[in-house]
Amino acid sequence: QAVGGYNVWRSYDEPGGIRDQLRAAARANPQIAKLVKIGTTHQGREILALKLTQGARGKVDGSRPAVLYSGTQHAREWIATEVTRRLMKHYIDRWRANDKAVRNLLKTTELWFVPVANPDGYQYSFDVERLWRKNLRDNNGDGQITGVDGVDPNRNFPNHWGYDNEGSSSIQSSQTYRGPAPLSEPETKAMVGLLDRIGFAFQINYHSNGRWILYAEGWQIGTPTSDDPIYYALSGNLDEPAIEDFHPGLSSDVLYVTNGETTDYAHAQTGALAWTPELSAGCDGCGFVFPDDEQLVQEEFLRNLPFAHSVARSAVDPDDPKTVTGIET
Ligand code: 0X9
Ligand code: ZN
Repeated sequence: QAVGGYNVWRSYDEPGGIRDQLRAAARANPQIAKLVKIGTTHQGREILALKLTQGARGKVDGSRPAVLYSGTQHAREWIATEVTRRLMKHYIDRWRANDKAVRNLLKTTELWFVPVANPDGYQYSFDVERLWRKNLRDNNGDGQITGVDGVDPNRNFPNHWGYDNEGSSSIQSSQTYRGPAPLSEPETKAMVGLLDRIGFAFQINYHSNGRWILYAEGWQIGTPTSDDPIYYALSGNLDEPAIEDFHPGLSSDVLYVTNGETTDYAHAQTGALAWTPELSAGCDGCGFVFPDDEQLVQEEFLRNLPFAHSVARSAVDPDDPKTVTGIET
């Protein structure tokens, strides 16, 4: 019996849950998969990354052009974990089925997956509060988690942390509380450690919801970077977005300003081209509660596969974006 009795959704801790699935995927695929613990949360959970590349265990991490797919910095955005996990499974299954294109891709490229960037919050959203967003820092130190607790992991990165006090909050109970200091949180340290160590060509940091393809940087409006043309080439435009029915654009301009966010750090500090896709809600008015419906979840994954795959194919030569979004066979 799954926690919460869900059909699709699996928590982090339960038997057969996301942590077990990551371990099992690595164990069953020693030729291409390596599991890396990148950090430990406030409550002691492992933050896990899985690397896929040919000869994964013998090869130094980061020795090939690399792409990072991450999900669920925000606890309640379960569809982000499912899309990341299914993407990981897709490449493993295709490799096992001897798919030539995927075999070749994994000979030249490292694909990294962090399906749950905020395991404490994710687990809490199954066990206690479905709409929990932040991590589980005990802000007031009373030994309990209540509404005043938690830091927004996507506001705690050192890049422009707290800048102008616009787009994050210094108030502990706020949903966008930026934490007591830049990099104060284990989840942020884990991600920064990985980003710095590998030096990714690209990061796709899945969130929900709203059908956006947001790209860096997001700390101030009207400030496209010199990478804007390649972002544009890979993200598509309103008529032909790289993800069907999504709206591409500079994150600060088309959505809102934030500071201390992951993709700004990845771009400004490590040179990665970094996106925040805001996945679909799953139905009108579903918001953060994507329906527990296998068909809808699989559709959302398939909608996102072409963009994820074109980014993977472009990693060997990021200046030559594979703007054709169809899947190579
Ligand atoms: O606010 C966020 O962290 C993301 N949206 S969410 O609803 N999933 O919380 C969007 C961040 C994208 N970056 C900017 N708009 N600058
Ligand atoms: Zn989010």
